[in-house]
Amino acid sequence: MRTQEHIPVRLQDYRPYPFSMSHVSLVFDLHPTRTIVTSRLIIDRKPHEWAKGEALSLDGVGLELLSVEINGQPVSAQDYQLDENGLTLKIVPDSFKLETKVAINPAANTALSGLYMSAGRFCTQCEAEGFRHITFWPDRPDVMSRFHVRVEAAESAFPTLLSNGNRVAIGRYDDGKHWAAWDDPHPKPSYLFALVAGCFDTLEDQFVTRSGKTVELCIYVDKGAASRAIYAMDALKRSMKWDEDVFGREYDLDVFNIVAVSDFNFGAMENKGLNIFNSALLLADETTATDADYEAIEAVVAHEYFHNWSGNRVTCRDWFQLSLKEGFTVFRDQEFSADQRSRAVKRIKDVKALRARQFPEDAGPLAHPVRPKSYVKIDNFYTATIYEKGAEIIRVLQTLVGRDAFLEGANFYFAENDGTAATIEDWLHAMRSATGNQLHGIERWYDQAGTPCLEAMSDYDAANQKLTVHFKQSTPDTPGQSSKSWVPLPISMAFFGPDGEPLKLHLADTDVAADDWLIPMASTSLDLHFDGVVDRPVVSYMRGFSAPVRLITNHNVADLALLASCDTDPFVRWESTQSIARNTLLSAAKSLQAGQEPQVPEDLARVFQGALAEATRDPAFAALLLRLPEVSELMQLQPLCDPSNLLSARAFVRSLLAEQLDAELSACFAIYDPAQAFSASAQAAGQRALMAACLDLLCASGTNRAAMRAENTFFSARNMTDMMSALDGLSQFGGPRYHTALAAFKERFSDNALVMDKWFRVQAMALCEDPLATFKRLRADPGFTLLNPNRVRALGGTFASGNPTAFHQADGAGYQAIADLIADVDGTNGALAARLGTVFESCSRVNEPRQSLAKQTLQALLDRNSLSANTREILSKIYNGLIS
Ligand code: B3K
Ligand code: ZN
Repeated sequence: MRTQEHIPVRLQDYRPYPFSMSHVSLVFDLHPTRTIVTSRLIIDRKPHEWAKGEALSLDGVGLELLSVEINGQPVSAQDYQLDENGLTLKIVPDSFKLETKVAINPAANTALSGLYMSAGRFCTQCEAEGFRHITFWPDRPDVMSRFHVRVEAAESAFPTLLSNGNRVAIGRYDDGKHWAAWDDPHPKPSYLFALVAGCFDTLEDQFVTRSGKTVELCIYVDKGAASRAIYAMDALKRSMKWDEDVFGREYDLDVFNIVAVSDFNFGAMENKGLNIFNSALLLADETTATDADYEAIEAVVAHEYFHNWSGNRVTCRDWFQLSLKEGFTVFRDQEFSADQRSRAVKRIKDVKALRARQFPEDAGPLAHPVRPKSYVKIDNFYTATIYEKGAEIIRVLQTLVGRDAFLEGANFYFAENDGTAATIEDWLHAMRSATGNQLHGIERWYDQAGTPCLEAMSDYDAANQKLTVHFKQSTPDTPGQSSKSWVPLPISMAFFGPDGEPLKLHLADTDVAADDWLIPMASTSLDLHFDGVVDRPVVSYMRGFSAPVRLITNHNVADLALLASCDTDPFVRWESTQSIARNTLLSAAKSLQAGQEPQVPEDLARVFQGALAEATRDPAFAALLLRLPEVSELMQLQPLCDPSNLLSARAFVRSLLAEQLDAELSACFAIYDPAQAFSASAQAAGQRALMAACLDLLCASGTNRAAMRAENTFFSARNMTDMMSALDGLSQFGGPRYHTALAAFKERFSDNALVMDKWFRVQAMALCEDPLATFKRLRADPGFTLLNPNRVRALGGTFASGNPTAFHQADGAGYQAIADLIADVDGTNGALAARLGTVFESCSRVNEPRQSLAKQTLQALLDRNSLSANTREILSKIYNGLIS
């Protein structure tokens, strides 16, 4: 295997840049295959001893250098050094003007980083290191400049010319070209630069800030798609208002523009004043988008908008601090969504996502701290750990200091660091200063990888009416890190009596008595003693999921059932239901493995019955209760598992539940009226989610009646959510009904790429027929393309993570199919291929011969000399984590 590795960048090597670049003027003469970029920089050496005599090093990759001038004088080739990473001028004055002219080819840029073409339009993506593909520049977040940008292009093909900030001038040339000049008054790093040119329809609106300034809002979309941006526009205005109301943050430019593009490596980008979005996260109407799409659009529009403060006004000193902006901004968007919708449902969904994506990352070969110590390709570190675990740390902090103090601390952070490139220390310093809470040990959350495990054991002494609760925390070893220390854990808890009523308990040897407790655990172990406890209480731990830990308790099934039905905390109710389901599924899997028919106790059916009985009170919550843990979640609980065994157990338990609860499920399903007028509200979405959960379980019965229900739902559906729920249901059966529905779907939506992504996804996840053969058929479908990231993810990503039994097929053919796809994608887009490569992470949890086969498959991929540095970094880490 090739062993040559790229040299990692290390946090400990950080050094400030020796020059400041106060102003930059950029001129883009746009042409799809030969764009000329002229950059004029005002440069000053920093007035520090360490900056003396330093060379000027500028990043630049794939640029054709046309000229370099200093103070108007051409610099000859012997006075600079040009290599594949950039341009170095060894001797430069202390203050000077530098002009460079380069040529680039946007049409050939399939990596979608820098300036590229999407559907005939120019667009950019510069985070993290895309700007170096545009011009020579110190492409690092701590170099901030004021940008003036002039964009020139043929007017007929590119009538709209956009960049960051405010538009300050426009004009026309005689040769059919026109131009626009944009000025961004806020100094920013290059990763926030953006440029768009093309032909669009627009949706326009306004927002008046709390200080009375009118901001012009505009969303640029494909011709004919403006009505599908209405929801996003509404979400934008709600976000602007929310950030004023909750965090006291006001918008700071005259315009806020958003552009939707169809070829984009991730969800969206927060460029100053000119957000660029993957159209999948912007365009929605009831006939083309599901409720999950609406929810994601609301969250991502808010997230990118919130970055205007947490990321743009205060940016990151270096990429090791990425969670400073991402973790904080995810926290902010989670809070926004919680306020717009149901807080309890939002929290459960966030925890589900954390467990599905971040926990496995933290427990596998790709585990890394929220602030990593080194990286090869920073693009590989836009991970669930940086984002979602980062957000959980912010939440831990908020819980420790209290909501009001936290908001004060955030305000102080913005005020102290406005206009600067900050660090996680700056954030913690602001929090400590503003709240007076020393937050002892909080840094460990940033520096230690791995999910902490919290053991909580309660011990009731009936004779002495005493309850002791023992807590013990530990964080497992992760690649390259061992011997970890405790982290500060806010433990939120309450107690319930045998009748399900909340209990007020008295902490022994104190005068404290309460029914709700928040214990800040700042040690490896902790014992709490309560006295005067008349009946054995059931302890409700980690209410609201008060810290991102794996919790182990000594609850028995009766305790869990009591919490599932009586806890006043919706998270713990859901969690207790899930625990019963997990135990049931794992024990069924064990029986099946031993060749026995599983004996399934009735607890789960009873809990589901309870959920169905009160489902109409909160349909969205009930829908969550009725979903069993996925195979991928069960895989995390069983070391070296056979995914097909887990799938069989899940299928067995589902069909049993479908049989036992047929009457209740059918009644609940029948309440839903598919003909009711559509509303995108959380409440209406909850009703649809409940119908979908019932249909899903009914389909597990495998009966003809259930198949007909799914079929009728499909053909009578008036919105995309119902249509997809029905298609999911039909996919459990396969056969003519399913294929007729798929054909009708394709016929109706073949001209809408975003909807066709759903067509690919539902088939890539389907368990019916031969999933691997389906995957191969879809790869050969004329609608499949390697050049569109959404399509690659819809097929490849969905198959490998959403169809675990097919991906982990015992003969290794699933691994091979995904490896072939990764190799092909890597040829055009290394960052996308690397992201796809992370699906192999789950191979560290499967049994033989799977793990060896996965290792062989990865070895063959790593043997390819042409593999990108992105993909090599991910795959070699996974390879090294697999059993030999
Ligand atoms: N900041 C961008 C992500 C950029 C990813 C670069 N590899 C979107 C976001 O998190 O808001
Ligand atoms: Zn972000």
